[in-house]
Amino acid sequence: MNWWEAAIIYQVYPKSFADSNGDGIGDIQGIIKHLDDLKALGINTLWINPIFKSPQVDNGYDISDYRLIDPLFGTISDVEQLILEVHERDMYIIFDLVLNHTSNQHPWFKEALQDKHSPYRDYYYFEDDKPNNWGSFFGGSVWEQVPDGSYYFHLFDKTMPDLNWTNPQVRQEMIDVARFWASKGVDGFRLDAFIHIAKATFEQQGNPEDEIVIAEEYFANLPKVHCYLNEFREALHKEFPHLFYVGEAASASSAMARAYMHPDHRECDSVVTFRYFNEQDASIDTSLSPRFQPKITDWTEFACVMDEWQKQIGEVGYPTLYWNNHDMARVISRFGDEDDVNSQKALAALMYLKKGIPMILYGEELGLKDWCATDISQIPEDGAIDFYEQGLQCGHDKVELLTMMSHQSRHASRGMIPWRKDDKHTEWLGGIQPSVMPYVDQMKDETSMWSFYHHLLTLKQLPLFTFGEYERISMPPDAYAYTRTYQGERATIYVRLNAGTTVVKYDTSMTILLTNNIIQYPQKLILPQYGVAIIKEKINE
Ligand code: TEU
Ligand code: CA
Repeated sequence: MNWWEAAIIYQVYPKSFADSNGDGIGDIQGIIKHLDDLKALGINTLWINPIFKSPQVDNGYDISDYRLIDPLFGTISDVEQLILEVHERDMYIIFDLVLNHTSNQHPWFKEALQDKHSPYRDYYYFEDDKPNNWGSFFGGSVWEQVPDGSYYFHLFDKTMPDLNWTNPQVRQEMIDVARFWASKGVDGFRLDAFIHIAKATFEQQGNPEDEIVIAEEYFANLPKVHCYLNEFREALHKEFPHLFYVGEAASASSAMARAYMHPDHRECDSVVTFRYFNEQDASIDTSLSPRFQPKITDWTEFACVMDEWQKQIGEVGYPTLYWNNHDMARVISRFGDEDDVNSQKALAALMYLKKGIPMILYGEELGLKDWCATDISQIPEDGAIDFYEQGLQCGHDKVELLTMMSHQSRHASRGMIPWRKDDKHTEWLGGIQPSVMPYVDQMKDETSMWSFYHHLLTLKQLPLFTFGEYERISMPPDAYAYTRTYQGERATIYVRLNAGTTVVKYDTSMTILLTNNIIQYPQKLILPQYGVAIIKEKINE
């Protein structure tokens, strides 16, 4: 068995997790200080978002030196201490490996700009003329002109030039970076935006004069991604056979994801998909762009998509199970009810006992809500200012617009954790972080979100919930239930998300493992909205 088959991952966004030196920015000593709290929660693996030297244009995903730690977060000896202390607690640690691009402050790119004939010129994509109309995920064209008149390619911010993976030197550089950190004890990598490392030929793929489009078909999930990733993986496997690779597969279909995880030429051990969450537009003002307006979830479709991934991926390995990450709004704000903690407890029970690897976002265990901007300058997305000004002209007020836009911003989930009552909040982010009961208090409160997550993750560690066969069972409308079956035991997880009640019958041959927000009678449990019941029974297989 691989260690990561029983992984319960906690995502640490270092800037916002815990500040140990009072500068209002999270750091590595802050993470070390709270390892025991994470262990107590039931976490066994940490995923740390990038902590490497960076101008912080994209909060560390724009790297200027892959082997140096950004002074914001601490020093290399802090990192060595973190790795040691994680392992001393029988936990694992995976780093975020940014394969697709560097910062324009990276020495490779600086050399490439200075000398057209530098060997580093071919570390990136330079073209004499703008060859197509492809759009960047951060707005505008993927092509940025430089003083010598040529253009370089950037899928993300224009300060983040894409690495040219057709160049074997580039592929070797990234293998060496991974080897550097693996030799320091890192147990694996989250492969950032890996689906984009292969691009189609630039010419004949969209006229540069045409309207700019996000051309995913030309720069996402192309066949060469498999070759590059397989080469990368094979180069590390002999020396570091235990490494865990979880790829950010974003838009990839379940069939593509299954191919990335194929046992014969495994590239990823698991993947993170964005396809779990397919939302519909629920704009409050159709005269404004839907981009920064509310969305709604089709829960019937959600249930079917989850089943598809449980089957497609569950057959070849372990899917990841998550509700939120550092790029998405927080679960209680996006899918639950900010005024009812039971809504998030129900969603957590629904998700984390399925087959797969939970990925808990820092602060999720507290029921942290979305951060909220207090000024439009705090919302980083391209097009935000235009939307805000149009919204004011349409009569919407400032607070209403900023609140609505914050929920749709990637900053929504990046607020600071309140460890104690007097903790400062989101110094580096500005805006306000809606308060929740502080960490130390939630750990002592049996009714808190923290305690519910602790009970849920303790169950998750049982073989029944690690290895059990998954099957969703049909229920009356508005109820959701699935079973996990393993070695003569079956657990059934019942959750009710909508108003109304669901009756769950049980008898003395069954064991009630965990409930929340229910009414219990001798032979039946009544689940109101956001009720949870997890029941185990013996079966004859
Ligand atoms: O995000 C990747 C990402 O945004 C793309 O994969 C895109 O959303 C997707 O392909 C659309 O279908 C990662 C990080 O999570 C994010 O924080 C960074 O800003 C980004 O990469 C650049 O490193
Ligand atoms: Ca700090």
